[in-house]
Amino acid sequence: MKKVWAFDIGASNGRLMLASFDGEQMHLDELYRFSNKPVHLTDHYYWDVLHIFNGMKKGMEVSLQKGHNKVESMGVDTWGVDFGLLSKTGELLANPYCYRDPQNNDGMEKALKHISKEELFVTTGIETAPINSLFQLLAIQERNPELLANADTLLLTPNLLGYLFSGVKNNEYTISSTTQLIDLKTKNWSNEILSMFNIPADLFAPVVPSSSIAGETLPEINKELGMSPVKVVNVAGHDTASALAALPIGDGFSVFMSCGTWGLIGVEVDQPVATVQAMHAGFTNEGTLEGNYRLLKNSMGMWLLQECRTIWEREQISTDYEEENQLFQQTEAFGAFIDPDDNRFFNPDNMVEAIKVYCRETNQQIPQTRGEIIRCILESLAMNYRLVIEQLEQLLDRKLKRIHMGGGAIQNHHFCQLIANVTGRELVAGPAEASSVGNAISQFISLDIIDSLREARQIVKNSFSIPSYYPEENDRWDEAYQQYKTIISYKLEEE
Ligand code: LRH
Repeated sequence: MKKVWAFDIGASNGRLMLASFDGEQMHLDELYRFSNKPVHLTDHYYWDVLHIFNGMKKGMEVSLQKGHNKVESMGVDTWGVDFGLLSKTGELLANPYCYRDPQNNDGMEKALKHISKEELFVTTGIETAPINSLFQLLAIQERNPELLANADTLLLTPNLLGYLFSGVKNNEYTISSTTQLIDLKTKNWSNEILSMFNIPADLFAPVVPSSSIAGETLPEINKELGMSPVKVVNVAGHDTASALAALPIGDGFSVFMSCGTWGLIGVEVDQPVATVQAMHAGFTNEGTLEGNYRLLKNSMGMWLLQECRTIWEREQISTDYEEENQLFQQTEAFGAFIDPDDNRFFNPDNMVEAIKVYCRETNQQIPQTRGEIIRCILESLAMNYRLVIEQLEQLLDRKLKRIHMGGGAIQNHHFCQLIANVTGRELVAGPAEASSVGNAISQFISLDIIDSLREARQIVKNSFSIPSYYPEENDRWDEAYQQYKTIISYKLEEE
């Protein structure tokens, strides 16, 4: 039995999973979970890296206490685009900014004075969005130039966390691809873009392939935790890339979805699709574990509901999941729809209010109860996913018959059924914790325990429960979808 530690750190919590492989089947055990939320301080949003580091070490301690001490390796996957800056002596210079920091909008504005969205898209394959590392760097250049002047090395979040354990500085390919600083052709840092914005090229630790070995745990860590050295693997560091690796996709007619805080929808392609149509429809080309491309759209996911829960908690209203499911079932369908990707939902002070205002402005019935808000969010998300799948079909000129979905949202069975109904497609849900499974696959490949991604996906099929949801009541949902498109017609016209 071979065991690895898969750290999947998300924008609401971090988890340590123990993945075991006996040569035929893989098992996943959650060993430890800790909260991880952006910290709001004055005008900024930051990540508390030391809190994450401590959470990871605590997880390792729990593993060792439980007797899981013969572990081959560890790997870290996280959300995209964010990074930490190190000094010459290798110390973290500041808490990394979170992609929801409003200063990034200014960074994007500054960039677009020098380069067009088209040129950026053709060079990098990446959608122009304020969260991108490129725009974050430009915002720092403007507001906090001392930070950049003192910075010796930039590490993206999964590699920053890996570095704290191994002392090795590198940036894995899939996470680097989210920055909008990687040249689509060379798959390396784009000198053209870096020099255009006076960003020193030697700031960036080298890009290394997924499933390569960075090094091993530092003697100080081994001593502190009382463990033998463990290899540190550059797993597919972007959580979406890891999730995709775990989905048992068997043909070119499937679309993948990773739904947690975000809802990422796309297909795996050998060649990037960096056309003007793809750009106008808001698609992006990020990297896969095998070094190919994920043509996908970054859409909203459970963030909308997570933020409503924050408000309800503040008002001392229950946020019990079971109760939410009941409310969802008891509430009538098609009350009101929102465009989940509308900018106003990116980081509002009060998500419940923001939803109500949207409905008022679009002349719809305003959702009042918790059940109505939950229905409005989940139905709108599903409607938006259908729209994205149809756009993908147009871009690829291919019918996409099936959805493979991973991410926390698959635990919500009503939501899975809703997506199957709205999209009129089979939805294959799982494995649960897809990012952790993909993270472990990347480690087993690097250790030569599993030969290829194809083999790994077969192992996933044989190891985990992966139920299918089939569409029901098609006509009713089709009609509602037309209604949804009328409400968001102002946006469709823009695209
Ligand atoms: C989802 C995700 C997504 C984006 C965002 C910043 O967790 O990785 O793909 O990159 O976070």
